[in-house]
Formats: sequence, structure tokens, C-alpha cells
Amino acid sequence: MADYRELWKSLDMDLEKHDQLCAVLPELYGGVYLNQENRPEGMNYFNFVVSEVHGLRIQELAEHKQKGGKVIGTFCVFVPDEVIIAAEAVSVGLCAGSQFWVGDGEKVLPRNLCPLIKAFVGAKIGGTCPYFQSCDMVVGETTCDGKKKAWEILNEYVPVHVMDLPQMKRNKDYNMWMEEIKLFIKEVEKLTGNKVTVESLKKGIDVCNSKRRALKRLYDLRKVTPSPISGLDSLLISQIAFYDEPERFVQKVNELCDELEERIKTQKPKGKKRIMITGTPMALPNWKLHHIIESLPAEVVVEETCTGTRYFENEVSKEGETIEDLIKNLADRYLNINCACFTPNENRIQDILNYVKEYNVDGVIHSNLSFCHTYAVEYKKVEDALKKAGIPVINIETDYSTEDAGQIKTRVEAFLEMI
Ligand code: BJ8
Repeated sequence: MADYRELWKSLDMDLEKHDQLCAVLPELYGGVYLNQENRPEGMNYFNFVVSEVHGLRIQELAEHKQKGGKVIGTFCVFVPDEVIIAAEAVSVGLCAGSQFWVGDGEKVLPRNLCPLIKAFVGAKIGGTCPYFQSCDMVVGETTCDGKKKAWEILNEYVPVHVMDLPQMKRNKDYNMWMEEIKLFIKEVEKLTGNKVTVESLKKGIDVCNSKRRALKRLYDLRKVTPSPISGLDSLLISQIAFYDEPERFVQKVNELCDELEERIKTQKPKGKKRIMITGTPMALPNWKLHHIIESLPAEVVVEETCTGTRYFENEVSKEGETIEDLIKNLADRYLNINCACFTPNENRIQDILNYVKEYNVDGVIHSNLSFCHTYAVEYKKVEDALKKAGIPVINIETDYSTEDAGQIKTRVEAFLEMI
């Protein structure tokens, strides 16, 4: 990686602490990713993106800002990126998946809280995430209680706009969500000085839909037995989707898919168990569960998570001639995401059952970040439905530490034997 210290300094980062972070990532990445055998050539681009994770993309953001552009950080797949793109701002996903940030988060948050929340707050207050440091505004949302209250603390460090996400999906909730999108548009227009027009919003819709289509194409290829790409590599691509330049990302994913289509023609059976992961999101660099599963005779073939299908399923329609029409289209697509923060949330159960068939799944692992109550409570519904369908399922609750890795491996091993 080139020398980016001046750039990081200009972002007011804690360089010493950041050095410590930079020192652990290559080893972690090497151990988890580069040891995989027979990886597609197309993964070289994504290796490069990781090697430059705090470099080249940050440089691009800085150049955008030098030209007067704005950078907006998000934490949830309900925030419509289309609006951000329409206002010529850049969107970056800020969910954090490393234990490195948890300690700083615990300085201002209770310890018995979801690690994802502690990590993103810690990343900001420790000044060790250049994406966070590049943001002119971040967008929170009222999903779980932990996040909802964390915005108040985060707002002391960076301007936060909170979108009030309904918790049910009745007509009045759709109307409320449309109002929230309108408020969000106003806020983004105020920040950027750019008007969101029908034309620019349609362009934003195009960009986001093309990203969804590329990811869907990748996931469709995973339906083949054996999958032509590991779950680890697919997870990495989903994680990178949240911050890479969208058009380049789409091109690289499509190039990779071309290669995978060729692979499928010649590959031989591997006899691995096909596993679905469902549950809480896995933010970069949380590769723990995939790594454990794929170190055993199993492959992860689909993730029903926000770093999986919930991020890309369903496109936004471009039909309509007014901003109001397009806002309705956005609300329709986004309120179709089935997060456990909704009640009831039967459609998530249906999604899981559908994916079991579509991806030819042998067993399901419910992955729950510690202290995430919505997903933990919803597990009962998931378990009941899968048992009824005759599909083995286990629940694994874990955080970002590595202490329980051995214990999880033993449980997954036993689960695979039982399938
Ligand atoms: S749409 S899953 S990205 S809220 S932070 S809810 S893990 S306790 S991230 Fe999420 Fe949006 Fe839902 Fe998806 Fe639980 Fe942690 Fe809360 Fe979390």
C-alpha cells in the first residue's frame, strides 16, 4: 500500500492506534482468505480492494470532497442510497465488524450491547476508521433499541440524521416511511446543495439496481452444486459492496460471474454440505463463522442477512413521472426488507423456506450477534418453520472475539455429522 499518512492525518485520525489496526488486518486476511484453494481469478480485484481498504478508496473520497462533494455514512440497508447518489454525494456503509473497535465503544456504551454497535461507535470515537472520518453526515435509523439510543451519543462526534423506521407494515406505516424518505431528501439536499430531481433520482435508482442485479447474478451462480465460489469470497464481495465505487464494483462482479459460469462447466462434485446462514449482518471484517464452517466439509451457499440477500433482493421501479411516484417506488422496495425489527415478520420465515429450496440447502445456521434481541427472539419462529419442513437448524450466538471459535467449531462439526 502506498503511503497515506498525510491523508489520514488530514482526516484527524489517531495514527498510532490506526497503525495497530493496520498491523492485524493483513495477517487476518491472509489466514482466512489467501489460504483458500483454487480461488477464481476474479477475486484478485477484491483482494486488491482489501489491501487498499484504508488507502485508495479513501483517496477517492478525499478527491470527491475537494471538488465540493459530500460523503454520507449509513448503518442499515433501509437507508435509500438512491437519494444520496441523486444528490451527487457518495454513500459508505459504516457497520463495523472488528473486535478492535469494541474497547473504544465500551468507553461510552454498556458492555452488554450488540458488538456491531459498540464497534461502529468505537471506530468513530477512537478516530481509527478513515471512512467515518470522511463523512460529512451519518444516517441512523430507529431499528433496534441499541442503535436508536447510540445515535444520541454518536451525534456528539458527527452530525447524525435519524430516519424513523416503522416497526410494522400497515398502510399507515408505508405512508410514514414515504414521509421519512421526503425528510431525508430535504436533509441531503441541504447538506449537498444539490436538488434531487426526477432525472437524478432515476439515475440513482439505476446505479443501485445494477448493483443489486450483479449481486443477484453472483448469488444465482451459488445455487449450482458445488458452488463455484466459496461462501467466504461471496461474503467479502457483499461487504465491499457497501463502500466501493458502484460502477466499478458492478463491472468487477460481472467479470467474476463470467468466469464462474465457465467454471461450472468443468467442476467436479465435492461432497460438501450446503449451508445457509440466516440472522444478523456480518460487517467487514467479520468472517468468523464462514471461516469456521468452510474449514469443515461444508460450503456456505446463501446468507439471508443484510450482508446477503436482504441487501440486493427486489429492485426499485423507475416507473413514474414525479418525485412522489419515485418515493413511493422506493418505499415499496425498502419496506419489503424483512428485518427482525418488524412485527410480525412472517415474510422473513417465508424467505428462508424459499431459499432452502432455491439453493438446495442441507442445513441452516442461525447466526446471532450477542445481545441482538430481535433476532434472538425471532429464532423460535425460524426454528419451528424449518423443523416442520424437515431442515436441520442450529442457533449460534457469538460476538467478534475469537475466544469461542473452538467451541463453535465443535458445535458446527456435530451439526454437519447430524445432517
Ligand atoms: S435491516 S439487521 S442492517 S437493523 S445493530 S438489529 S445486529 S442489535 S444490524 Fe440491521 Fe438494518 Fe435490521 Fe439489517 Fe441486532 Fe445489532 Fe441492532 Fe443489528
